[in-house]
Amino acid sequence: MNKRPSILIVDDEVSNIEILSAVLEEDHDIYFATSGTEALEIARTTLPDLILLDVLMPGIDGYEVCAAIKADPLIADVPVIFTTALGDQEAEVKGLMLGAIDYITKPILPIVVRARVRNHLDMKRMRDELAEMAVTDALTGLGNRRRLEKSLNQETARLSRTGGQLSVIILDIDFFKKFNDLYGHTAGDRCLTMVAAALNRAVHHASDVTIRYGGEEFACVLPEIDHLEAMEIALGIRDRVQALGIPHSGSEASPFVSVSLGVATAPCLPGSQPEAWIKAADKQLYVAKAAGRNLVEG
Ligand code: GH3
Ligand code: MG
Ligand code: MG
Ligand code: MG
Repeated sequence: MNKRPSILIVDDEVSNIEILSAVLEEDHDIYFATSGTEALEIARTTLPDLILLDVLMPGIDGYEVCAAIKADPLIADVPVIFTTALGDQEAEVKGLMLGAIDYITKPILPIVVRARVRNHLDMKRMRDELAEMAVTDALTGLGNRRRLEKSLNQETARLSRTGGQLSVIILDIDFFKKFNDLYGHTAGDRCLTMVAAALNRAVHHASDVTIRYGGEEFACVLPEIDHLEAMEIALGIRDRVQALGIPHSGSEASPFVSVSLGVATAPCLPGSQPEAWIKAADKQLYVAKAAGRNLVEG
């Protein structure tokens, strides 16, 4: 959270990089590149918070680099500031029209560079925070429905290139209305948070996404997980929730809070509809509820 912002400085003249580094290195991690090609490579691997980009360079120039950055979803959000000796307005407009957020002319004035960089990094940080908030559930810290949609769209598109398997688990707390009635809404919220934590502990891959899908419904998106593995993970979630040992005297399924789970697995194919996994998992969840709850079906 408190990590130093990182800046990629791109200039074909090493002396220019040295000048800018000297101005910025005290408060920022600095990466540098001396050509457009190198700049794109480093930007994609380091994902810097800001790019200071020279215009005139042999090979692909700064304008082309900026256009390539803005066309690549991975790095399109990284703010670009042009730093150039080209002082005319046409050059400035061209840079801004390509998606750069600012334009600094050389020779640079250190205090001006520092001030502009600071403001743009502040805005970038706020934008990142808002973007993260927009896909996060406030109570549990899990992803929300928007993140579920995003992740399903991304994974089905990515896996359809290889026909890879995608599994989705949907789970719902059993007799939760009664839990609220018996123990109060605050205890209900605490229960939701504990179930969310248990869910996070039950999944293991960096690419797994855990979601609060609705009030007391959760989902997991498991890329490249086959049906057998997904069933095991679902059983693990069920066991972990039981092991929380949250008393629930109103449950007809268990003395403790329990969940019912539905599992859906299918290979991703061109044209696969992300909603198909949700529908199929939901159907199995319904079967688990009807069969007595505290159960996994898939
Ligand atoms: P079932 O076993 O069939 O799932 O029964 P249920 O009572 O869990 O299902 P139902 O859908 O009837 O009730 C869900 C309850 O979840 C209703 C609502 O009071 C509670 N709920 C939903 N969102 C929240 C929340 O954010 N906090 C709390 N405390 N309760 C919530
Ligand atoms: Mg140059
Ligand atoms: Mg429900
Ligand atoms: Mg329920």
